[in-house]
Amino acid sequence: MRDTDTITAISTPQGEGGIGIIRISGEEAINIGSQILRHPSGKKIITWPERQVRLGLAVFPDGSVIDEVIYFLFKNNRSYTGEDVLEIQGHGGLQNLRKILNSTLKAGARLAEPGEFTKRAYLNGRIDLAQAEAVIDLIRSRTDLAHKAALTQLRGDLSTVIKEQEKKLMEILVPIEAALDFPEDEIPDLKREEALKIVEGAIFKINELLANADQGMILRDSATVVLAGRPNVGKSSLLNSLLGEERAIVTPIPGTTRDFVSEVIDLNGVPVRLIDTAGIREIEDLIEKAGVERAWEIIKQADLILVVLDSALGITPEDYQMLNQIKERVPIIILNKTDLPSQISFKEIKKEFPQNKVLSVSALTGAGIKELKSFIREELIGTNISEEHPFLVTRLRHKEALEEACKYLRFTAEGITSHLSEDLIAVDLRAALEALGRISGKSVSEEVISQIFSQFCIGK
Ligand SMILES: Nc1nc2c(ncn2[C@@H]2O[C@H](COP(=O)(O)OP(=O)(O)OP(=O)(O)O)[C@@H](O)[C@H]2O)c(=O)[nH]1
Ligand SMILES: [Mg+2]
Repeated sequence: MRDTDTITAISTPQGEGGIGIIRISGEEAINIGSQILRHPSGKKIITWPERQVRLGLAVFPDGSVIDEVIYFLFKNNRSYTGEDVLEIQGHGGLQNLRKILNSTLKAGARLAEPGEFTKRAYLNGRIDLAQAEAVIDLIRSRTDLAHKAALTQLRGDLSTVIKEQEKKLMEILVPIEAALDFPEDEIPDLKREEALKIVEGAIFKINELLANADQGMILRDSATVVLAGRPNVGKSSLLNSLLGEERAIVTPIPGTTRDFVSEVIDLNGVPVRLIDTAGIREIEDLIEKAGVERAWEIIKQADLILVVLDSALGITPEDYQMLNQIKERVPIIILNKTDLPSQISFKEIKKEFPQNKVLSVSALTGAGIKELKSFIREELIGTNISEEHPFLVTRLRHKEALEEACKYLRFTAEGITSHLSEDLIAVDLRAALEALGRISGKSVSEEVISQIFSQFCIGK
C-alpha cells in the first residue's frame, strides 16, 4: 500500500533551539507552501525553484504572520522521500514551530506518523529496508563505533553484499524456471559444477556476515553486564569507578543498595549497560529481600556476570554458594579492595575456579579498572572488529534471515550434488532468495514494515 497524501512534521527535537525544521512531503507540498509561505514583502510566492534557499515569512492560510523563515524545495526525483519535499526552517521554539505546523495542517497536510518520511523513501525505492533501519540506528547510536556501524549499513554495504549474492543465485534460478515454464524450448541443462560454486560462494559470504552478528547486535543495542556479590564487597563502588562518577550510594553498611542502579557506559565504542545490584544474602527485611530477588532476575538475564569478592575479607561460604549457583554462566571473578592486605591468593582461586577469569581491582584507588574495562570489551565483542569500518550484521531480523538463507542454500547444494531434479533444486533456491529478500525488504509483510517504522521518531 502506498500513501500518496502529503505529510508534515516538526523534524527537530521539541524544545528551544537556534532553528527548528518543519518538513512537508508529497504531491501537495508546493500547493501547501503557496498557502503558508510569503515573500519577505508579504507578496504571494509564484515560482518555486528547486534546491535554492529563500528567505520568507511563514503565515497562516489567512495571511497572518507567524515567523520569519528560510525555505527550500527538493523535487521528487532528488529528495529524501522520493516526493516533493518542502523544508521550512523557522526559529526553534515550541510555540513557534507548532504554529507553523498547524498552518501546514490547515493548508491540507496530514501529520506524519513516526518514521513516515523514511518509510516513503523506502517505498519509493530511494533506500532499501536495511538502509532505512540504519537511519534509526544512526540516530540512536550511543557510541562512536555503533555510529560507524550504522553509517556503514546506511551507505549500503550490507545491501550490496546481499544484492551481489542474489544476482548470482538468480543466474542459476532463471534458466531452471525458464525450462520449467517452457519445456518445449531448448534450454541447456543446469551446469551443476558452476551452480555448486555459486551456492557455496553464497554460503561462505553469508557465514562471514553471521560470524560477527552477535557482536553487531551488542553494538546496536548494548550488552548488559551485572555486578553481583555479597553485600559490602564494593559493587556500587565498582560501578562508580567504571562510570567515572558517584552514581550509586556507597556506605560501609552491608545492604546499602536495595533497588538496582543501571547506567550505560562507552567501552571504547562498545555500549554497555552496567547494572549494580543489591548484595545477595538471606535476609528477613522485606525491602532488601525484594532487592535480592530482583538482583537474581537481572543476573539470569545478563550477557556477562561479574561476581565481586572482597579480597581483604577472603572468600566466604556465601561467595562459594553464589559462584556454584551460577557456575554454568561462567561469571568473571573480580577480587576487589586489593589496596588492602589480601586474604585471597590469586593462584588458589584460579585453581579452584579454573573455568573462570579472575581479575584484581581496587574500586577505591582505581587500580586494575582500565584493564577490567578492556577485558569486558574483549569478552563482549572480541578483538577483530574494524574500528574504522565496522561492517556488521546488527539486527536479529537480519541474522535470522541470513540463517534461513544459509539453511536453504545448504539444501540447494545437497540437491545439486545428489543430482536432485531441477524443479526441486529451484524450490530450495527460491526459499533462500526469499529469506535474503527480507533484508532488503523485497519479501517482507506490511506488518513487518509497520513494526520497523513505528520505532522511528516523528519527523524522520
Ligand atoms: N579499601 C577499599 N574499600 C572499598 C573498595 N571498594 C569499596 N570499598 C568500601 O567498601 C564498603 C562497601 O562498598 P559498596 O560499594 O557500598 O559495597 P556494595 O557491594 O555495593 O554493598 P551493598 O550495596 O551493601 O551490597 C564501603 O565502605 C566502600 O568505601 C576498595 O577497593 N578498597
Ligand atoms: Mg551497593
